[in-house]
Amino acid sequence: MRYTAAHWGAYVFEESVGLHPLADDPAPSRIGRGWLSAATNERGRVLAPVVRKGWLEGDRGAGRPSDDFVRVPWDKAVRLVADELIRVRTVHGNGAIFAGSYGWSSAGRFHHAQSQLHRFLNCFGGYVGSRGTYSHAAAEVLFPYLLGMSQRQLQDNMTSIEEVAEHCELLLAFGGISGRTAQITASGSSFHEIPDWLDRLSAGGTRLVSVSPQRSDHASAEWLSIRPGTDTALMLALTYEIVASGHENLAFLERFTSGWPQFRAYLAGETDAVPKSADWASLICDVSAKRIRALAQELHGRRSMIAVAWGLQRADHGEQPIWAALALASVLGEIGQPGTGFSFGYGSTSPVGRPTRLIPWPSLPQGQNPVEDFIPVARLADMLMHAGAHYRYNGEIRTFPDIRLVYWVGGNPFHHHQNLRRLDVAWTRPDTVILHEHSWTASARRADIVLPATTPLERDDIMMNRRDPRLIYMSQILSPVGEAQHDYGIFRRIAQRLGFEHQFTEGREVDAWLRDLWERAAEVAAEHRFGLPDFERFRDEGVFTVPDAEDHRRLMRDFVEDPESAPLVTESGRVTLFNETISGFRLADCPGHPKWIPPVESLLDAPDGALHLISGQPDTRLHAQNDLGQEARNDKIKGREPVLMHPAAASARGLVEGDVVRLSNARGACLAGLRLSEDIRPDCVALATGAWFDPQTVGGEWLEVHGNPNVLTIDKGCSELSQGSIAHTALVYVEAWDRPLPALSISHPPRILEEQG
Ligand SMILES: Nc1nc2c(c(=O)[nH]1)N[C@H]1C(S)=C(S)[C@@H](COP(=O)(O)OP(=O)(O)OC[C@H]3O[C@@H](n4cnc5c(=O)[nH]c(N)nc54)[C@H](O)[C@@H]3O)O[C@H]1N2
Ligand SMILES: Nc1nc2c(c(=O)[nH]1)N[C@H]1C(S)=C(S)[C@@H](COP(=O)(O)OP(=O)(O)OC[C@H]3O[C@@H](n4cnc5c(=O)[nH]c(N)nc54)[C@H](O)[C@@H]3O)O[C@H]1N2
Ligand SMILES: [Mo]
Repeated sequence: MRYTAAHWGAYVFEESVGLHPLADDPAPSRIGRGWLSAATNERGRVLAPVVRKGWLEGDRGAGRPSDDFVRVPWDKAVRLVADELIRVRTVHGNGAIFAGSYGWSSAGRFHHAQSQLHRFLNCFGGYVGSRGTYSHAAAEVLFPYLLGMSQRQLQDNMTSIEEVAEHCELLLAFGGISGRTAQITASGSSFHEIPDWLDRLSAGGTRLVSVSPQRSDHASAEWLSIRPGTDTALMLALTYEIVASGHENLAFLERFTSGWPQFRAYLAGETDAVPKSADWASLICDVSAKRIRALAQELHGRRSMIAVAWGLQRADHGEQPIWAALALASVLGEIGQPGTGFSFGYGSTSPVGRPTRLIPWPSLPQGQNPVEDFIPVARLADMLMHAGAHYRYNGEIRTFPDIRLVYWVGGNPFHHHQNLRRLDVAWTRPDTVILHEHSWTASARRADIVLPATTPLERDDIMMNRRDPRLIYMSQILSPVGEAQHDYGIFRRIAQRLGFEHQFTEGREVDAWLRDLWERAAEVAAEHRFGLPDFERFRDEGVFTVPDAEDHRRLMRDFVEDPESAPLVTESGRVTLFNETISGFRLADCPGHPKWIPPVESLLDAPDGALHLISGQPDTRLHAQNDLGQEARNDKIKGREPVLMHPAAASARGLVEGDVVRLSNARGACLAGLRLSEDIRPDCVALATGAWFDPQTVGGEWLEVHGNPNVLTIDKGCSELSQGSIAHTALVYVEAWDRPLPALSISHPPRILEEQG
C-alpha cells in the first residue's frame, strides 16, 4: 500500500479507488476529496518553464500581469534565473532580494518549499526575509510580553482538550471552535479529533458558549451573536461586572499578575471617565447588558475556560482581544487549573490542545542567512511601494528595503495578502519576480519566470508532525505532470550553474536526504526512549506509530504551582495586565494594558447599507489550494465563490438564494454566488478566502469576477506593535449583479507562446 499526506490528512492510495483517508480517522477532511482532481487538472497545472514575454524583451515590471508567457526549455530558464540573481546581487546586493516566501506549500518534511528556497539563497549570500505569520502575527509579538513565551511555546503547552472535556463547566469560546478549521494541521495529520471532542464536551455536560458573528462553529453551543471587531468591549465588560459584584479572584491577581491596579483603574473609568460596564459594552458589541451581566455571574461561579480563536486577532487592534481575554481569565483566577483558564486556537487548527506527546522531529537544515533585514510578513505591499520609508514594529523604528527581485516558492501572495488591487500596483515595482508553482495561481500569473513544481503526489517525502502520533512515508503516486520537477531538483540545477551545487546538495539525492532525515529522527526518538524501524522497513510499511504517544499539558501549571521557582519570563515574572515595556513604546494603537479602541472600519460607524465582511478560512480547500479541484468547484454558485448572507439582509436588497451578487467598497469589487443562512448576523456577510483572484475590466470597471474577498480587505497592520494582517476588518456593500456574467479566466492557463527560433 502506498501512503501520502497533506495538511488536511493522511491517505492511502489504491489505483482503483484513488486516495482514501486512513480507515481510523474519525473525521476525515472534505478537502482531500478535491486533491487528486486539482493535481491532475492539466488546465490548472504549470506544465513547462515559462518567462513573461515583456520581461524577455527588457520590461522590468510594468507588463505584469497582463503579458503573455513564452515557453522556454529548462536549461534556458535555469540560465535566466541564475543570471538575474547574479545581476541583482552585483548591482544591488543580497539586501535587494526578497524571499520571505510566506505560504503553506505542502506537508512533507523534505520538500518543504520555503525551506528549500531559504537553504538555496543562504548559499547565495542571503535574502530579506519576513517575520511572523498571517495566522497569528499579533499573538506572536504579544505573548512574549504578556506571558514570557512565544506563540509556539504557548501552543505547545496548551491545556489538553481532554482535560477541558473532563473538568471545564463553561467553555466561553470567542470566535467559536470549529470543525471547519480543525480540518487542518500544518505539516500533516493522520487523524481529526475535534468534532468528536466537541460532541463529548456537550455529552459530558460542559456548556459551550460561542461568541461569534456566525452560529456555524458548533451547532449545539449557545450562540452569542456579537458585532464583529468588538469582542474586547465584551471581555472588558465581563471583567468589570465580575469586579463590580466583588467576585474577582484577588489572591490570583496579586500573586500571579502585575499591573492589576492600572488595568483596574481603566476598567473602572478612572483614567477616561468611562466605566467599562455591561451597559457601556452592550452598545458596542450588540449583546444585551442583561446577558453580559448574567454571563459574568455564570463565569465566576463555574470552572471556566476563556478560549480565543486565532481569527479574532486577524483584525484591527488584534492584540486587544487576546490581552483582554487573558485579563478576564486572570480575574477569574483559574489559569493553570485543570481544564480551565485561558486558551488560544482550539480548533483553529487540529493540534492545538491535542493530548499527544510533542516530538521535535528534524527538518531540512536551512543554513544561516547573512542578511539580517526582514519585514513583518503582512507589510509586503508597503515594502514594495515605499522603499526607504520608516515604520514601527515591536518597539523598533525600521526602514523598508529597496527590493529589486522577489523569489517566491510555496506561497500565494495574490491569495493571502489584503487589498490585492493595491498589491497588483506594488507588484510592478521589483525588476523581477521568480516563482515555482505547480498550479496557475494568481501569483504565478504575475511572475516573470515561472518554474513548474511537482505536487507531493509526484514525489517521495516524509510526514513528521511534532504533534501527530504517526509518521507517514509519502510515496510517489503520480508521474510528474508535464515537465514539472521538485523544488529541490530545480534549485540544484540553478545552484550548479551558480557554482555552489555541492554546498546546496551536500552530494545527496532525494533518497539520501530522506534517509538522513530518518537517521536524525531515530536520534530524536532515542531521546524519547523508543526506536524507529530502519528506513527500508518504514518506506515499505508506509506508517510508523509512536508508542505511548499520549500526553496531557496544562498551560502555566508549573507557574501557578510555584511562581517563585517557575516564574514567567516577563518583565515582572508574572502575567502582565499592564506592561511597562509596551507602554514605553507609546503607541496610540497598542497602549500598556488591554483597551477598547474602535477599529478603522466597523459597523459602529457604518454608512447605510454597509455590511461587515468576514473572510475566514474555506471549508472546501486549504486557502487557495485545490480551488480547481472538484470539492471546491461543486460548492460554487454559477462558478462563483458562495457568500453567506442572512435572509433578512437578502430580502432587504431584493436578493434570493443562487443570485450572483456584487460586493464592493472603496478598495475594489467582486462577484459571488448568494447562499442564505440564518446562522449569520443580518449585518454581516461571510465570503471565505481562496477563490483564485480573477480581476477583469467589465463595462469599463475593475471587477474581480470569481469571489476573492481580498479585493475588499484592508492592507494595514493591527497596530504599530505587531503589524499583523487585519483581514477580518472590512465593510462592504452587496447588490444584485444583473449584467451578463463574465467568464472566469483563471480556470484556463494564461496564454503561452512557443519560443521563436
Ligand atoms: N481575507 C483573508 N485573507 C487571508 C486569511 C483570512 O483569514 N482572510 N488568512 C491568512 C492566513 S491565516 C494564511 S496562513 C494565508 C495563507 O496563504 P498561502 O499559504 O499563501 O495560501 P496557499 O493557497 O496555501 O498557498 C500555498 C501555495 O503553495 C503552492 N505549493 C504547494 N506545494 C508546493 C510545492 O511543493 N512547491 C511549490 N513551489 N509550491 C507549492 C500551492 O500551489 C499554493 O499556491 O492566507 C491569509 N489570507
Ligand atoms: N478548512 C480549512 N481550515 C483551515 C484553513 C483553511 O484554509 N481551510 N486554514 C488554516 C489556517 S492557515 C489558519 S491560520 C486557521 C485560522 O483559524 P481561525 O483564525 O480560527 O479561522 P477563521 O475562519 O479566520 O476565523 C474563525 C471564526 O472567527 C469568527 N470571527 C470573525 N470575526 C470575528 C469577531 O470579530 N469576533 C468573533 N467573536 N468572531 C469572529 C468567524 O465567524 C470564524 O468562524 O485555519 C486553519 N484551518
Ligand atoms: Mo494561517
